Amino acid sequence: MGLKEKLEKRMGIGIAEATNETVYYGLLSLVKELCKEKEENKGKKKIYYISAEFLIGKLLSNNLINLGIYDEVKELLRVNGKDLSAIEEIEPEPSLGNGGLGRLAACFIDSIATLGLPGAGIGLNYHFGLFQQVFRDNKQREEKNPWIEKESWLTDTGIHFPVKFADFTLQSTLYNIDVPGYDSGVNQLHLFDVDTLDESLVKDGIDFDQKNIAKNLTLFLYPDDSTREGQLLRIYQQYFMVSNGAQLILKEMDEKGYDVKKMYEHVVIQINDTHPSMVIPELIRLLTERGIDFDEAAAIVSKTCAYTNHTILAEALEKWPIRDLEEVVPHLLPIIRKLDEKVKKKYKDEKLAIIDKNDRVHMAHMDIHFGFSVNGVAALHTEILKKSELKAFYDIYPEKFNNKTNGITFRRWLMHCNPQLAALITERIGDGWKKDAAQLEKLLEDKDNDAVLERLIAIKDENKKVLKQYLKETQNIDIPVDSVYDIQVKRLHEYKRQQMNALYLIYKYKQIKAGKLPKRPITMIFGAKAAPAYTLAKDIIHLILCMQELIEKDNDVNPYLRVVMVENYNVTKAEKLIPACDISEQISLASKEASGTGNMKFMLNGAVTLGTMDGANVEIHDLVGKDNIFIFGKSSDEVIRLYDTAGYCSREYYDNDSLIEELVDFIISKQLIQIGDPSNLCRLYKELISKDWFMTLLDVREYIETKETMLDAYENRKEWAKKMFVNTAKAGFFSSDRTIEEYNQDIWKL
Ligand code: 26Q
Repeated sequence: MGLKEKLEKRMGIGIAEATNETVYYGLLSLVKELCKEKEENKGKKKIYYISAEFLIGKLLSNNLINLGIYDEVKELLRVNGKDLSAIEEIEPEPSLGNGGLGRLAACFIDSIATLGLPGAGIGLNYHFGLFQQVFRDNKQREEKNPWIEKESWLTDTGIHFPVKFADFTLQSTLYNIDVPGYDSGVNQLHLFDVDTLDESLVKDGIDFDQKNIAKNLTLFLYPDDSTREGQLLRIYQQYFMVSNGAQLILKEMDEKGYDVKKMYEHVVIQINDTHPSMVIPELIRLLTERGIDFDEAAAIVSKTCAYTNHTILAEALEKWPIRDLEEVVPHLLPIIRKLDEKVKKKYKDEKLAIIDKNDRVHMAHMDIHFGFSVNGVAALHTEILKKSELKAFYDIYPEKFNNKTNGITFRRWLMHCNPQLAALITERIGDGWKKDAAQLEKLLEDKDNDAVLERLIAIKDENKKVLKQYLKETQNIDIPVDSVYDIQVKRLHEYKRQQMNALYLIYKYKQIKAGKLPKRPITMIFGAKAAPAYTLAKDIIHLILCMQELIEKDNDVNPYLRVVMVENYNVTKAEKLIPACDISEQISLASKEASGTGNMKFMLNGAVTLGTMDGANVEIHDLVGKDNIFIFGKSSDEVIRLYDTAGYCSREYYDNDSLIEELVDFIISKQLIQIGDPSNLCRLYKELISKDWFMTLLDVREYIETKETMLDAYENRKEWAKKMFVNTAKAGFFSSDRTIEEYNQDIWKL
């Protein structure tokens, strides 16, 4: 039976007669069936990637591509009067992640499957995921984000495990999502859930009864943890995830007849940040229950677990109060205390302790002592971990530390989101790059080929038109296609410095008001969700939305400058924004962005980076060379020194630079106060001049100057096209296939 017959049989109707919805559900069921028919990736040793987040995005097109039937299906639909992109619209996007860390996990499971490695993801099946963002009165409001329908990518496995908490036991249910590799076998993403969940607990917004664990455990990703109850719920979630994961791993070992004492020969567990760290004591507990003595169990687990660090921000490194763990998982405490005693016996340095003198458990410390590998996610980040943040650990375990620069899957972030560019590349260098991204470098032979450069510009212009249309339809904003598209999309955080970009916006607005017009219109696009309890992040969103309204209403300015704050930025929106971007904003305070992965996606799609020497920007810079990237700002060493010496005082920059003063003052100007909420704007203003923990004012002047230089450079269309081209050609290094090959070679050894 051909695809057409298979699909029509499922739908019970011809493709031409079916609605888009019927076609979508028909394809969903067909693709699931095709995945079942594919071979599972098998081997002697298996990698389990445990993560609180898997930001997988929509799966239909991705799976069609990986199964090798995308073109066939698209054509089949087309001849029957159906448009695959319209059908994609029907699929809800699962929002099982926040940002970089979750999207990385999704790229990794794609690459693990593509490389044919036996592996699985382990996580939770959040019904409402991360909140959905809506804007009202120029402010972010949070709503639930349901994505699980009667028919979905989830398959109920019928597998259940008991998970013991202090006062009760919860029964889990395991759901699987197929992860077909590109031209390869299939792996599974395992998502655990509770049958007793009660979605009706959520009434308005995202509020719910945080106490009723059996009913609320998998409602949301990162429920508000500004309260103790919220923090306890996070512990419940984390333990539920790892206890299920550990039980599943042991079950699979038993089924294959493996000796648990040799677990490390058959299993490697990659701990994605500290959220799954309790897997270490949990596994030790389960092994001792099987009669293995404590020291041996600890040794086995240590040879099985590897830890990835994604941040140097102290506030993001999890430290759980003992009394909270005691309340939720008292049976883990004796184990954690014993591990801590082992450490304290050997090392007197307080910085190395698992339990500190304030009775808090440092999850990362447990990972480092009782795992065999610690990796950072970009070269600079790993160096900073070794030299400062985790220096005490590096001194005692130098052999454990290694770098694995992040990557992205080119299936989603080029083949799917930018098919025209993918086709041009294939036309020039053949399609070997799809399995071996390093081959993109072959493109450089065409660097001076005017005809190719012109086509590159034409593709970018086409993508810009599509985005313009999309923004018109979704947010009713008209942006000029002949403008420069300058885009900053990522989670909202002070260290990422969206506020600095907003100060540029104010700068440009005032310039235009003063009659200094840009050579061509500029469209500044932002997209960002702020954590619900992160007040200042919300104030920054408010500022940007107020600027959007101000400029929208000002006919002197809006022909030259537009602002769009994209509502509910997610994977699907990223796929539309990234191919249309000219200027990629990667402007974090140096030393603070562990890697960034958006920077790689933009580069691959021919955007030019405006960035600081931070995270993977450093590696992008080294690859493309200084002529093909725009770098500004203080170096990570300088920034680290400023923190160490408390040498930064934002007030001095405000007092001594009249431009900075003028821009910051505008936040509380009459114009903005009329549009916005004075309390939010004043709070942000005060923060910038009195604290500015992430040093916006330190770099803002050089940022503005560099952006102006960049806008000038854009006017030389041919030279700019070369920059675009070099960026795409040099992006091969950032394929997650390369990253996963390195993980496998150095850490997993499958
Ligand atoms: C911690 C404690 C309590 C509540 C929440 C958290 C928490 C939640 C999410 C801490 C961290 C995260 C997410 C971090 C993250 O996404 N980090 C990003 O990881 C990317 C992949 O490695 C990097 O590219 C980014 O630089 C890094 O910011």
